[in-house]
Amino acid sequence: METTVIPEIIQGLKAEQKHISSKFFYDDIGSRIFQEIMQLQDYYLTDSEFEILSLQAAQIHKALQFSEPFNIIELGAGDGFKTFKLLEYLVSKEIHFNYVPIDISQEAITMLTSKLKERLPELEVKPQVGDYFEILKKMSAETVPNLLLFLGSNIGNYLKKDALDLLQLFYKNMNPGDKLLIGFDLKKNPVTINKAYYDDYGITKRFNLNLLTRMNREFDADFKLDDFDFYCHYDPITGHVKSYLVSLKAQTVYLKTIDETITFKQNELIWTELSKKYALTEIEDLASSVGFKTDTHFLDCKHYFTDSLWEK
Ligand code: AVI
Repeated sequence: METTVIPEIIQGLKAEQKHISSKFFYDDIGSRIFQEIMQLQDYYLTDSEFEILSLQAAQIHKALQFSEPFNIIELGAGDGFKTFKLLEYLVSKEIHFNYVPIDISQEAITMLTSKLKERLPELEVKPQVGDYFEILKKMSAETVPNLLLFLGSNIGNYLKKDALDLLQLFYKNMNPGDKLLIGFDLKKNPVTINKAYYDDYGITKRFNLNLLTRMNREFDADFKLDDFDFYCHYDPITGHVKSYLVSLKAQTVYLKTIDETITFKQNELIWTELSKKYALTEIEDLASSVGFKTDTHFLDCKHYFTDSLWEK
């Protein structure tokens, strides 16, 4: 971890309600575990969005009303699995565009680029590793229209205020007429949502415990993974899935390289993630509070998920 994030982590672990930001899930190992989650049958989010981008690529393209060439800039591209169908459609129609996948994981970007080269050799790919906004700033200085993709319900991992800040930053770095296609997981039967996060195979638990493995490795800490459990629950009123690590006993953990000691009471929680589920009206309110116009909600057939198209 970069030294700049150490105070944030220590502050979180020493807070009254301990917390670690879910952005720390995604080291190379965490990104790999997330790929496993996305293959789980009960993790419906991936299939729902895949269906939208597979079956409605033509409608999405039509709704853009862009002159060519244009850029498709994907923020947090990951393995690009879902986006592939949209890209494939556009390439098959000989539409002239550049695909700019951005991710913080070098490994994810390297894998995605080589896969695209093999499967869609005609596609113009300009991969970028690093900070979204530096790259967005550069892109908005170009004169071609930009479609930003922020898929996979990534926005659901932000608290309301942070989601607004992030969307405002997107807005600021877009030109009038640029568009944002943004994925939201929708409120639905709470049982369906619970199953997606409390998986039977313990993969989501492993995903959370990887935060401790990461601190053991990067801070020479002595977290014992067997002394922690995973808990999560969905509140259908707020739409919040909240995930936690649970200390199974009173214990002390030492983070050697930064010389910090953290004490845990038995059953004390570390809050690790928010995964917010939205109603369509909440999405429209969010768009307009930032200044975007909602163009279209592209829903899957079960109405579990939407990729919503917003315009600046
Ligand atoms: C990346 N993000 C949208 C996932 C989600 O559903 O909140 C991360 C995840 N956490 C547990 N399972 C998947």
